[in-house]
Order: sequence, then structure tokens, then C-alpha cells
Amino acid sequence: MNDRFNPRNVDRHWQERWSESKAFVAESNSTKPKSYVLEMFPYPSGRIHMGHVRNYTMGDVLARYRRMRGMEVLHPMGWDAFGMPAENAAMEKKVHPGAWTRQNIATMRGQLQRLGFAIDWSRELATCEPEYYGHEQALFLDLMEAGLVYRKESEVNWDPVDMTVLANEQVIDGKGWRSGAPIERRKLSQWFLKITDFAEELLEGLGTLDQWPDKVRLMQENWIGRSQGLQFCFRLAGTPPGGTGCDVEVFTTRPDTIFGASFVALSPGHPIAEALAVENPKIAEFIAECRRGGTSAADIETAEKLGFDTGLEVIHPLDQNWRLPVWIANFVLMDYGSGALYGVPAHDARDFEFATKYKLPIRRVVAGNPAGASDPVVEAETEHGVAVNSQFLDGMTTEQAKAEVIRRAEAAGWGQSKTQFRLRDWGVSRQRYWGTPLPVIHCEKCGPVGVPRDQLPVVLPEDVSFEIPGNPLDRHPSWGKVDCPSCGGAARRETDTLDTFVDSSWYFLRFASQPGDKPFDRAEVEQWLPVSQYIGGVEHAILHLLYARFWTRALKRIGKLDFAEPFRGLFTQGMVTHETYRAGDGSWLSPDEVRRDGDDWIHVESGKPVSLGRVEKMSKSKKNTVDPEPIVDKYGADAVRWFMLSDSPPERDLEWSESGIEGAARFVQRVWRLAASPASAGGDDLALRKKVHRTVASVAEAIEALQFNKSVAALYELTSAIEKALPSTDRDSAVRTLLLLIAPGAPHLAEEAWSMRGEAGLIAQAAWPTFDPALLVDDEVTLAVQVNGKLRDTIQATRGLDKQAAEALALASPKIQAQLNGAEPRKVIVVPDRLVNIVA
Ligand code: ANZ
Ligand code: ZN
Repeated sequence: MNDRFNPRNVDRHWQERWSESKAFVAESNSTKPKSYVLEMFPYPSGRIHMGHVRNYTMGDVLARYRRMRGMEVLHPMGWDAFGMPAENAAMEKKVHPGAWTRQNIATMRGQLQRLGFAIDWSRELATCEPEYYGHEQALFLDLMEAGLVYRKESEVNWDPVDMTVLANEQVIDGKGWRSGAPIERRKLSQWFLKITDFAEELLEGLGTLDQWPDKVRLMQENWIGRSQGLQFCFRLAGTPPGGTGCDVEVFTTRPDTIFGASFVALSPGHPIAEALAVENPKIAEFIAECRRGGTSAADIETAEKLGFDTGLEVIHPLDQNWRLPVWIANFVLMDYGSGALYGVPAHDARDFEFATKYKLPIRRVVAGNPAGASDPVVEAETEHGVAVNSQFLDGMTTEQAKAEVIRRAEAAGWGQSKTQFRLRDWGVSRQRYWGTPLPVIHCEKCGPVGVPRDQLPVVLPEDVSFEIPGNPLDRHPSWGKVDCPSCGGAARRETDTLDTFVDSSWYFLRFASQPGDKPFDRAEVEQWLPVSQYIGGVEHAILHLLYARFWTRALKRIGKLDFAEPFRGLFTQGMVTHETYRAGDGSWLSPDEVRRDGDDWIHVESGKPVSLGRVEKMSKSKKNTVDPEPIVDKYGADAVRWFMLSDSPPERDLEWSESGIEGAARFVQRVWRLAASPASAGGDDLALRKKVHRTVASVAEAIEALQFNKSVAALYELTSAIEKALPSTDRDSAVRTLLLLIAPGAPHLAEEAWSMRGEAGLIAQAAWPTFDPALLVDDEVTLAVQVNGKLRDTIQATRGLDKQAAEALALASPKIQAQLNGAEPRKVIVVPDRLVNIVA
């Protein structure tokens, strides 16, 4: 027997045993209660980073724990394997995106296996393989047949030098990230999924997600962005009065401010603006100017306000003699509301900025109270109050005035109440190679036609080059040439691929069920889903989770599933952070380029002083990353796993430190020494036995609440208690229980010690220890003894002592007898298990 635990040999040994015995293969047909534990699957960027290690360790502890609790656990792993980095690598390193991706997967799979995660590798999948994306194409066709897919012209970021479409994150300060060329907005015909059909449901569904963090639900709520307001039409001046014609439709959430309107603004993409541009080159030029710069809402929000007065005027709906000028303005979004608004500079920040710049009237129509009606407006006042300078609305509260304007508009027929969502339909077209080909064929005669199902998967061609920018699918000599499935004439394939968020919108279904001939088997999926616990980074709080929720609801609507929400529990873990270091010239240095020298830091190579920066999220740009692999080699998988669990609450950031990992490694050895100590010759230790039972209860409670640091703290305590205890039967059994309790977190150590002690089977498959509730109560209590209300002694007593016995005990105390000095107590008050007060 070894006196040191040696992970170098042991880790691999147990990993092989688990794999041979299929210890973590999930049986869909099992009659045990099922539990689906899932961590967000990784993008195969090259190597595992500490964030992955932390994320997957948490899920692993839960999965292993639930298995020990007798559940059939599904804990799978796969690869979110399509995406831009593979194409960038193809351009830079001249390697095929597929080869690059598959190589990365092989490396990262090995790294994950080296950490001993209890994963059902038989269900591994990679979204870049036709065995996966072919089924995605089938699901896309299902949604298409259900009318949830459409094509529409939409703006993209166009890089005029690289001649390619850029994603929003590739536009930096309005310029292409590679070319540095100013980005233009271009219109392209693109595919959309009708997520807006589900806006109300997705919002309401948040109310059922009581095992999600509040902050994530709030972020989703804001993203869906439900607004209640009024939609109405302005008539252009000069059009005949009356009638129901609609010249400029607007949406407002503040109909109460209608008498504060001072202009109407159209989006540069508004049909009226475009029609005017045909006649007027100045307007055309202005629109072109607005198109420069990124398409993201944030880009538009922060850009300087630009406007162009069209010279047109509209009639105020509540005053036939009142004319408002019609402008074209860059801050009006084409795809929100009606693509037009009326501006109220006094009560909207953007309108205020615009009106100030273009010298348009600023008229107060809301005040804190009626007396403030003529107070000057020095900045936009967006708070609610009472209506002023607003004719029949004067004196009404903002809410009353809103309702009154809507009532009048509806009664007179010029407008109607409207619920507007900020959520946009999901544009899924990407003009890229490394993604799921959209299963559509374009025919001159028939229009876009879905690829017949017996021709799926539409496989990406392998023979492509990335020498020239743009989408290689567009240039491929033969891949795009096909016959129209409907008329048989010559047609061409769609060359757009799907947004990779589509791939991650249903992978959790495919993990649960993997038939060859369809995306999933409904009955099997329903065995496992909803996912019991989903764990991942908060950076996915909005898009990924919303898209997955939508996709699930869409499949439910078309009768392919019977549940609406895919993830019952959600946990968002904190980041792994590290100190940062900078050389004298300001450049970042990595942790292994520096060394500590007393309180100072030195650059190893040059010997020059280094300044210590803040503790920040590990990132390549700040060079403060620590590669897990050499750490695992040095300390073993269990020490790394243990450190990931121990130092901070899982939702908070965890600072990586050398001392932290060393502490974890020492703990592993301490447990090993206890496990290796010889069995005793017998004897009881009731105190230790109680400690064990309490620890069993508290570790289970902490793991179930995902408070891993608390479970670790309880195990540190138990370990110390065992170390201090004298040999006894209770001590032997305490060691055995300790091994079971650490098994989810430090599984290699636990298995090795388990087998060394001659226990049968794998500890990974052993039953979680039970506890006796009677032993949880501490039956010693501390009684405070007072004389005339002053504390004079504390005494240990058995819990539940009756009043007489407590009184006798208190009076027997030498300290109390000294206090009483022979006097007879006049009265004794006893609060059971707490206090004895003697009045003398
Ligand atoms: C008049 C008004 C007065 C407005 C006021 C606000 C404050 P939310 O709350 O986000 O739904 N708006 C309407 N269509 C727009 C578009 N296509 N692009 C940009 N802005 C648009 O925003 C609704 C408000 O945003 C609307 O209410 C409208 O301005 C503006 F004191 O109308 B408001
Ligand atoms: Zn055709």
C-alpha cells in the first residue's frame, strides 16, 4: 500500500474501469427515476479552459451524486462545432475547417476524459457532422411546412473590401474587423424563423421557470420587450379630409404626450423615404449616409442623431389645423413598430437631442403637478406625472391620459391600442461555409422549394478553398447546381447556412434520443426532458436560452413534443479569474512569465519589475489564463476538481491561485491517509457518529442546492474530526462514509481508496449513505443560569430536561451557590433548554 495517493497512475486506471463497465451509460428504458444533468456544450476552439473545467465539474458532481441516490442519470457531452473560428483558421492556417474542428474535438475530448467526468460518451455528438445536421435540416423543413419560416429582405453588414457579410461582432467601431474598411448596410434576401409568433408565450412561460435565476428571467423579459401603446395613422397635409387612409403609421407608448409632438420621423428604410429618394438625390445621399455604420441596435443607439427634413407635413390627429414636419432620422428603426414615430422632445431623450440639434419646438406636456405647466424644459423629462398644456387631458395622470387618448382614437377610428414586442424574428441566414446548409432549392419558376426529405442530408462539399473572401459555397463549380424538386427544371441550391444558434437549439433533444432515421424519438425524449439541471455561463442568458425555448415551443406546436420549456432548472456559474501582470512597456505578461519576489513581481526573462494588475476573468487578451492540462498532470484530476468546487460559491467568480490548488491537493492526501489507516479493534465514538450523520445530511442538502463550496466545507470539518478521533468502530465507519461523500467531487481518490479497503463494486455505483434523523439533533444543550437577571454560569445539560431537574442542576452549580451565599431562592423561572433564572 502506498502512503501517498498517486494520481498519475490511479486516475487513468479508474477512467478505464468506468468506461469498460459502462458505468455512466444512461439507459432510456430504466425504471429508475430519471434525471437529466446538462452543461452547455463547448465550442471546440482548440483546448479546454478553466471555465470549462469549472462548469463541467459542477455538473459532474450533481450527476454522480444523483446516480448514487439511485437515479438513472443522463449526463452527455458534445460539440457545438460549426462557426466562424474554423473558417478564420482555414484562412490563416490553410487547413480545412472540418479538419481543424475535428482535431480540436479529439484534443478536447481527451482533456475532458482526463478529468474523469461521468459522461455517457456513447451519446457524444458534433453539430458539424451530417448525422446531426441532416436531422436539423429535417426539422427546418418541418417548421417551413408549418409556416414558421419565411424569406425577407433584410439589412446586413457589408464589408466592401472583403466583399463579405459580417456578423455584428465583426464590426468594430463601424469598420470591418479584418479589412478595417467602413461597413455598409446592404439589403439581402434572408431566411427568418417566426419567433415573434411566440413572443407572448415566451414571456408568460418565464413565470413557470421558478428554478431559474431571477436575473436571467429579467434579461429575457427585457429582450422580449413587451410594450403597450397606441398605433395610429397621420394623414399627409393636402390629402382630402375624412376617410380612413393611412399615410404615416406610428407606434407610441406615450399617447398621453400627443400634444407635445413637434415632428414625425421616418426610418431611412421607410417606404416613403425610399420613394422620396428616387426623386431627390439629396435624400438618397442622406439615406446612404445613414446606412454607413453597423446594423446592431447598440450601434444605432449611440450614433450621432442625423435628420433630413423632407418638406412633407402631416396633420395632427386631434387638431386639423396643426401641421407637423416629416423628417427622416437615423435613430428610427425600420423593424420596430411601424418604422416611424412622432417626436416629443420634452419627454424623450433621443427626441430632445434631435430637436435641439435641428431647432424644433420643445413643448412641455407632462409635469410633476399642474403648477409646473410653464416650467422650462432643460433636459428630457421621461417620468410620469400629470398632463399639462394638453387641452382635454390637462390634470390627468399619465396613466389616465394614455387611456383617454386611446379611447378617443378608437372611438373616432384613427388609431387602436396595440401590444408591441421588441423581439424580432430570428434571422438564421449566414453567408458562410461552416454551418448547416439550408435545405432549400431556388427555382426560377417555382420559387424556393424545400429539399425532398429523401435527399437529406444536404452535405457540405469538402473541396472548397478560402483563398478568396466570401462564401465558398457561392463559388463551388457543381455543388449548387440541382434540378428543381417540383418542376424538374434547372435550379440552384441555397448557399446560406444556418446560424449556429440553431444547432444549439435542439442538441439536448438529440442527446436524449438518437434514432438514425429521424431527429429524435418523441417517447424517448419525453423520458428524459425537460432537462432537470442546466448549467452554463450567464453570457448565454439571452440568445441561446431564448432560441432553445422557442425551438422547443415550435416543436410542441407542430405536435412533435409535449412540453414547452426545455430546461426546468438553470444555474449560471461565475467565471474563473486570475491576477494580471504588466511589463514596464504596458504589455501583458502571462503567469508563467513572472515570479514572485517577496511583495514584488519580476519578469523571469529580463529580471525587470512587473506591475501587478487587477484580478480579471481569464482571457487570452490579458494573458492571464492558466492551461488546465499541465495542472492536471501535476496535481491530478481530483485536486483540480476539488479546487473548482471549494473556494467560492459557484455563482460567484473563482480566483485561480497556486495556493488554492495546493490546498486541494493536500486535502486529497489527507483523505488518502485516513483511508489507509488500519482498522480498529472496536469501540464506540458517539460524538463522531453524530458528526458523520450530520455531514451526510448537510452535504446532500448543499449538493442539491448546488452550493458546492458548502459541501466541501462540511467535508473539511468531518475530515478534521476523523483525524482527531481515537480508533473505534465508529471511526472506521466514518472513513467509509467520508469516501462515499467525496466520491462525486474526487472520484478517482474515492474509487482507489474504496477498492483498497476491499469494498465491493465501484464507488461511483454505490449507494449514497443514509442518516438517522435522531442522530442529527444535538442532545446536549447549554443552559444559561442567571441570578436576579444576571448571567452567573452556563451549564451543559441533556436536551428536554424538565423544569424541576433544570432547577436542581442550576442550584447544584458551585458558582451559583457562591452567588446565593446561603440565601433561599424566592422564585425560579425556567425556560426549557435555554435558561434558569433564580430570583433571590
Ligand atoms: C411618442 C413618445 C413620447 C415616445 C415620449 C416616447 C416618449 P418602447 O418603449 O421601447 O416600446 N418608437 C416607435 N417606433 C420606433 C422605431 N421604429 N424606432 C425607434 N423608436 C421608435 O419604445 C416605444 C417608443 O419608441 C415610442 O413611443 C416611440 O416614441 C419610439 F415622451 O412615441 B414614443
Ligand atoms: Zn421548379
